[in-house]
Amino acid sequence: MPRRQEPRRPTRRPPRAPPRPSAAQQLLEVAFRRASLVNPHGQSKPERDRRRAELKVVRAAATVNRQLRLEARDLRPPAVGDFERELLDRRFGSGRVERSLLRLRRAEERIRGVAREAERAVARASGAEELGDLVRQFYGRLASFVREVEPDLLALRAARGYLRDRPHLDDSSPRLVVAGFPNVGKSSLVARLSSARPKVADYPFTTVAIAVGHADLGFDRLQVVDTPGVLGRQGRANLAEVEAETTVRRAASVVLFVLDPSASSGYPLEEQEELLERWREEFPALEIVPVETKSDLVRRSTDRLQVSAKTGEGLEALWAELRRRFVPRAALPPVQEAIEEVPEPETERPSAPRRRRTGRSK
Ligand SMILES: Nc1nc2c(ncn2[C@@H]2O[C@H](COP(=O)(O)OP(=O)(O)O)[C@@H](O)[C@H]2O)c(=O)[nH]1
Ligand SMILES: [Mg+2]
Repeated sequence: MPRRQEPRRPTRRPPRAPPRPSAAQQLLEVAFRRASLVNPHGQSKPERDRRRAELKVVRAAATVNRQLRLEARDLRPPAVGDFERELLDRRFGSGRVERSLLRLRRAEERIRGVAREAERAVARASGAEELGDLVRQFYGRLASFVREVEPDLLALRAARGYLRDRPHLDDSSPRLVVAGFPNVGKSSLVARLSSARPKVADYPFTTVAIAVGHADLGFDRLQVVDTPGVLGRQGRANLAEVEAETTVRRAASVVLFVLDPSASSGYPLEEQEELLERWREEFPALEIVPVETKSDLVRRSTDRLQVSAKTGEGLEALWAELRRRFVPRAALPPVQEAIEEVPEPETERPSAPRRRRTGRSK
């Protein structure tokens, strides 16, 4: 049965509501309402009429521009760094958010231009009728500029909502990104390792967005990032998988790659190993620590770390390995200082000191 459209009521938008198609209309209504409240001073009626027209133009333009700037908030640096930018690119299309920000800025400039024009015309106008026409004409142009950027307003609101649902990762402390196939026990392990309490369930894609918890490394605070499962299907990844892979690539100091040899996840170990190998080939600079989990169900003879999030076995050894991976980084002096300390040799150019990379365990 077709639903009849409810009459529009001036409700307050809940913070995470999906964007509504009336974004431009709402914005204009606010601007026109504020403009209608101007209170001109003046000796005579003609003077007050002219002043009223001028104030309406100025206030309507200023209100719209202020709103347009608000729509862009939190979507420019430093709120959005390289990692967030890439998440947005992968989620909404490359450059989509940037282009919308640019169009909003352009609309703002054009609105300032036509407002100045309208003010000049108001100064020259004679009579209430002509003033009324000028204001109406200006409102019309204002409305068409705003309607033109409606798709951008919606795109930016969606982008803001998306970022609001994700934790902000701190660049100044290390990040352990926990990744792997769906259902292998990533969230259970994150809960064991950190303050995070992610949802754990016996079906794939319980985790649809990244989440962060914290752990104390003794010398630093470790951010432990839970990610959605990845199936490693090249070119056919869903949005959650894309988010996980972007986080692995762009945000990880170290990746904890969780493998489930027990088959209880529903994914064969060989497929999981293939993804691990592919990531190692594709991202050679990434430090990846593989860990087999659910060791309460299956114990294999392997050199790899084996843990159980259920019983807690193996967690001590895992922590020892993680500390080994993170301590050397923290103990290193900042790169710039280290460079300055290196005396310049006569022939060879000094190379920047490399951060210590520990060997990969198989
Ligand atoms: N027996 C056992 N089950 C586990 C272990 N870790 C996780 N599970 C179970 O495996 C399922 C998936 O766990 P979850 O942490 O949500 O996996 P994720 O999808 O990789 O985040 C849940 O039913 C968990 O209870 C473990 O160490 N031992
Ligand atoms: Mg999970």
